[in-house]
Amino acid sequence: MEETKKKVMLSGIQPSGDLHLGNYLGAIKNWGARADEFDCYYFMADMHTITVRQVPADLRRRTLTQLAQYIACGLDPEKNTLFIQSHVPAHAELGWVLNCYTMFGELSRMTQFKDKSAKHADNINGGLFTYPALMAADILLYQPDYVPVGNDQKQHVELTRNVAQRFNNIYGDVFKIPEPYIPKTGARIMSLNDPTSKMSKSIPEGCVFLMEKPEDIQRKFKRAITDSDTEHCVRFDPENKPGVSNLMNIYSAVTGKTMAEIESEFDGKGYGVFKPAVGEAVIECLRPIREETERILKDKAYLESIYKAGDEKAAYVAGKTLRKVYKKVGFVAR
Ligand code: ATP
Ligand code: LTN
Repeated sequence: MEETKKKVMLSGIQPSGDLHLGNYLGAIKNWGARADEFDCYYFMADMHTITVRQVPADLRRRTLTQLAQYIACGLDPEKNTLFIQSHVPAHAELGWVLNCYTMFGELSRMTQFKDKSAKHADNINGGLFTYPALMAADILLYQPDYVPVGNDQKQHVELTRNVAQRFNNIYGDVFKIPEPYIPKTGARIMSLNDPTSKMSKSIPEGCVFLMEKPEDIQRKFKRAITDSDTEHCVRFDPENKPGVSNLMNIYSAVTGKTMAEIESEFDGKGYGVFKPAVGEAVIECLRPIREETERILKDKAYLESIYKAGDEKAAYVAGKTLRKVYKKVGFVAR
């Protein structure tokens, strides 16, 4: 009983590629830290990934790898509910209902839809367009207070709030209105070879993956784009020095140092000292995550026991909300 009184946190990531430093600093790092204070639900958003064609065997492997990585990043399965989205049918069921309360115009304005439909012009399917209604269902089923995500997902959480509000205005207080929970440092990690676009698995040269070898990580940092200005000093100025500022943001997020501390640490030292130092700090931050992931992945039975327990708990909570919604909209009770 006591558990239901805690505030609730929920988030998910699509297992559409290997997890990277942006996913970790923008989202996952923020999740584990709050497990004692909040009732936490984190899932593999596998249903969302098929809005873009996937190789089935790869999707299966990445879904389990992602679960191992969640645990290796500090999400204790005893304290967090870790589950697979497609194992909880309530997501698809509420997703359909919410599709009918989400407007065409709203969906057309989603940046992620515009980006992905430009990238996959040969497969602009209905799922890609209505994806935010499924994401709203993912969230609202668990009545969370907070949804910890990187900055790029803020628009989807805002749409979720609007849909929930619209539904509540018609039927009474069915859904809690969630807040996005966005970290101060790390909310938007930019690509190492193009500081004007976000770090993303689709630009692998500018992206540091959690499972990457230390020497490859260091190579990427040494080649990171700094800036073309002439002062060559480590100073936080996102507008005029986006490359250096991005590296400072990363360094700050992995070491906990403030921008002022970083500026004085590298005062009088050039980028030739700064860049490898950031690389080294990232390598040390990721090393235990990589080693722990490799260890957990060897034990398939353990992973299965985790997601089965998580699926069951998630289905119980989600089922309660779904039943309420079905009743409100006028479906005959099963
Ligand atoms: P893609 O590489 O296709 O853009 P992605 O890596 O962004 O995908 P998502 O599943 O969309 O992966 O994101 C998972 C979580 O990581 C989300 O909460 C998102 O906000 C966060 N995130 C992703 N990229 C970054 C980034 N560069 N900086 C900060 N947070 C990020
Ligand atoms: N849309 C998110 C993944 C996602 C999600 C969610 C995040 C799907 N459902 C619910 C938070 C809550 C993405 O593409 N990063």
